[in-house]
Amino acid sequence: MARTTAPDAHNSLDARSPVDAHSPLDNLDTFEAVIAADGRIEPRDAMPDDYRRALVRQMSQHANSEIIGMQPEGNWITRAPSLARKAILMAKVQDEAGHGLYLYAAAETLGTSRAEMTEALLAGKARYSSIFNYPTPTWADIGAIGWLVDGAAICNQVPLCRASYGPYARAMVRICKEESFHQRQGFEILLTLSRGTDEQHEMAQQAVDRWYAPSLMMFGPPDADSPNSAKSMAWNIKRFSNDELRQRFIDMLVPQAKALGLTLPDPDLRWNAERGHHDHGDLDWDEFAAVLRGEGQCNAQRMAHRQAAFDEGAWVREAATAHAARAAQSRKSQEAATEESAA
Ligand code: BYC
Repeated sequence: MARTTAPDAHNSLDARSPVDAHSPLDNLDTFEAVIAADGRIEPRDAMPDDYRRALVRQMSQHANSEIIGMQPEGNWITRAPSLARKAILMAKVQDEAGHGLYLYAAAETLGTSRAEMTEALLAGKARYSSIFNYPTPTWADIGAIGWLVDGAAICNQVPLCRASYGPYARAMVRICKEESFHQRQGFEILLTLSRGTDEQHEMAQQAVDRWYAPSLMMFGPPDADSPNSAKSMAWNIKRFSNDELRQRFIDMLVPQAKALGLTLPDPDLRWNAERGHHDHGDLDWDEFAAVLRGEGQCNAQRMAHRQAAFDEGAWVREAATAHAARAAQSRKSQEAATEESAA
């Protein structure tokens, strides 16, 4: 193994990638040393099976969420209130598809194919975020998704840009930039409605009432009920606990809600000077558990739609595979011809 010392700070870690191409970590002791030094692990490195499994679980769920997450907003593309709003929403939904693709591609570097990950989702063996099982009955829900759902995603995902697995961390950098634009467009939709007619203001408030608690649940169960956190944090996949990120998000939302002229639906929400954070009410964790069991308002609809899209896309996958095989064959013939003429 060419590299015996672990990099000492994550800033230096991207410099590891070119080195890594020639000298992957070859044993688990060096893996531990790189993790201890807050270094990055790359695809060809030796890594514990549990670390690989934890990453495939989280990254595939994350990718599934991006793809399923296109549905609640896709529902409004044909009904957006202006051409400009329609164009922006289409671009946003396309961004989510792109995020899914980066994440499936990053997860594939761990040895699980995209087909396997999709199969697991469709068979109900892999999860996607609870948040996408709620309906979008009004245009204001699109604003609330942008402000709250993309806002929660940013809070959760910015620390993932420093996740120990290189391909995941690098995918997250671009995703976070796009999420940041998504959040602003959601905020702007809500601001326009909030400052509009009384009916529009009320529509914005009702959408915030619907999405606030589910967006807080996106961060996962309370720390005491989070079985995966300890290992994920020890391996520097997760940098903060579920409750820490939830608190950070609430603290961020309070001044933004004030600027919007909207109320966050939590009577227990108040500033606690001693803690330097907002206190907040309990969430309905029974509802969260029911959504995870597939009993949310839209679980069945989301999965049926995903299955139908997968089935309808079969001919595209077949055509792409046939095209790739033909391209590979023609490359081979060209190489053979070049070798022959050189001989
Ligand atoms: N929904 O031990 P825990 C987006 C599961 S998409 C469903 O705390 P962990 C967007 C969890 O998987 C952004 N399941 O888990 C797209 C575990 O079950 P398993 C989506 C959840 O992994 C389109 C069990 O509960 N973001 O932004 O340490 C349009 C115990 O949990 C949820 C990501 O995927 C949930 N909310 O922490 C707009 C971020 N929470 O797997 C926007 C990446 C927990 O043991 N993921 N569970 O059967 C993560 O950061 C972490 O996986 C979580 C959970 C914080 C979500």
